[in-house]
Amino acid sequence: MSTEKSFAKGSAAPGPVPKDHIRLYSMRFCPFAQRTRLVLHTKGIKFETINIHLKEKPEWFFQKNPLGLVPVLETPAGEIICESSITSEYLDEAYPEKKLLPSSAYAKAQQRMMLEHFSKIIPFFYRIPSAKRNGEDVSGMEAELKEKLGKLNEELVQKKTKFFGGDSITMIDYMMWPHFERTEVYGVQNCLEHTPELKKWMGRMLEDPAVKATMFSKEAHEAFYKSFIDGKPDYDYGL
Ligand SMILES: N[C@@H](CCC(=O)N[C@@H](CS)C(=O)NCC(=O)O)C(=O)O
Repeated sequence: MSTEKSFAKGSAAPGPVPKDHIRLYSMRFCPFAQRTRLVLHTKGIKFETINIHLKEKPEWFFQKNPLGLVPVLETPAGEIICESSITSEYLDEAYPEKKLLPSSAYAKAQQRMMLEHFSKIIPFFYRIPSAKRNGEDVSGMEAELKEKLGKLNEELVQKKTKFFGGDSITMIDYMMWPHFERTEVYGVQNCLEHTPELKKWMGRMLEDPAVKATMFSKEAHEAFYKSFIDGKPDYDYGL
């Protein structure tokens, strides 16, 4: 696809997926779709992107995912895979070069447990700014987030490794990164003040080519986030 502009209600459905490619239905600023994009980039998989206007979704998109969520993958055989962690694991298995998940059953289970724990942190990134906008007291939520991030920091301290799965980047790092890329935009960076190892991890992640290829500048994130909060998300911001 030659355009990154989002497909909205009324747009024609894209044709079949090209033979040697995989297709990603995405939204440029979605942190969950970024997980899949990170895996696609780091593994050097040939893919095309169809961005979806999530406020006015094309009718045909519900045939791909009845829940109407991105990311979604579609193969040339018409196979559909939804949910960011499932799409990422699928890619790791279907394209076994440069494996991101460890091979041992226990190490794999550890990564899945970490991801499960991390999924309990994600809601704080949305609830805190939303409560702030409503003029509510967020000190309790911030204290909880600090405690949870402190545990992640402790995990790195205990492991003495550069990344969460060892001294090189593995799947769990890519699953967590997109929300950390946005901590400033969410206005929760104060919750990272007591997490020096986590901050060093963030610094290392910023050096990764796949992170560099998929990330947006703080300005772009802020502009999109503002449009999102104003109820008119600018999915094509910067195009
Ligand atoms: N659990 C899903 C969450 C994906 C998700 O929330 N995507 C958002 C965009 S960031 C979405 O598609 N929203 C559309 C909607 O809620 O209608 C995953 O991990 O893939």
